[in-house]
Amino acid sequence: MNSNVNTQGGGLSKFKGLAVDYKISLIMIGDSSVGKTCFLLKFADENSNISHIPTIGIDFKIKTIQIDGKNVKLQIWDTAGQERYRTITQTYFRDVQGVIVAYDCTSEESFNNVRNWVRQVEAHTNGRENVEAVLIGNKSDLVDRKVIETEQGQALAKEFGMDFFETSARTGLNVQETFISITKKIKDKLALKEAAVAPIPQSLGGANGQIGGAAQQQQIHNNRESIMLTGNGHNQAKKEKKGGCCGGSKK
Ligand SMILES: Nc1nc2c(ncn2[C@@H]2O[C@H](COP(=O)(O)OP(=O)(O)O)[C@@H](O)[C@H]2O)c(=O)[nH]1
Ligand SMILES: [Mg+2]
Repeated sequence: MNSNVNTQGGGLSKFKGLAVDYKISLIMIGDSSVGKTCFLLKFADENSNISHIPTIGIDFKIKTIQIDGKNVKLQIWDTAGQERYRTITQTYFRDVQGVIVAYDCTSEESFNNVRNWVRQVEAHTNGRENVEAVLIGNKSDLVDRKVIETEQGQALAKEFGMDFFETSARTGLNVQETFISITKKIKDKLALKEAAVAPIPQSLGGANGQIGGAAQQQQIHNNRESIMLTGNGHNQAKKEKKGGCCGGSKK
């Protein structure tokens, strides 16, 4: 799709040893069974394990991609079943910069519930002030069972100021595109923020960027580091094999 984007290589291995320019956290939400976990696995690495944090009941996947020559490390959270209660708590939105809201093209109920999910996102992220969001209509491969027209999805996404993709975790349609689109938006926003506090040039009185420059750059770096829950993430995470996803086993 975009020649400046590289998502090949599955996980971190391809980028091992390379500096991570940005760390970004995303979360997948939507009704149970719309295909969130399959979608995430299709993107991350179909055959790999997903990590599980039992204390807060959430799964996550890490994948590093390259956008515009920058290495972007994505941490993608996936609700571990609690979405069946149709409510998720503040915990899940901690440090999240992007939300992927999913419905199932073959389920009107899941589509009608998108509003509820978006409301929850807004409630937990200060009106989505600093959070990008994208709407996906998944299972688009089930053409004969499709009950939500493409235009309905588009209209709803527009109403909420979100991008929209019809996707299939089974065929892979628009899976990469969805992640790349939301990640690029967040990355560009972070880059703009950095530029806004760039070092003051010496010609304008800055001493090698020390006045208002280096200190702020360090602060940005620290903020970036704190974005990720790496400490309580990978180390405490329990590896859990998710079988049957998109492999034919139905829930
Ligand atoms: N045909 C089709 N089935 C899918 C797709 N995505 C998920 N599924 C199936 O839908 C069921 C629920 O998927 P899952 O990822 O567990 O949904 P979640 O509860 O939202 O995480 C599983 O049986 C998947 O195989 C898709 O894009 N197309
Ligand atoms: Mg799931």
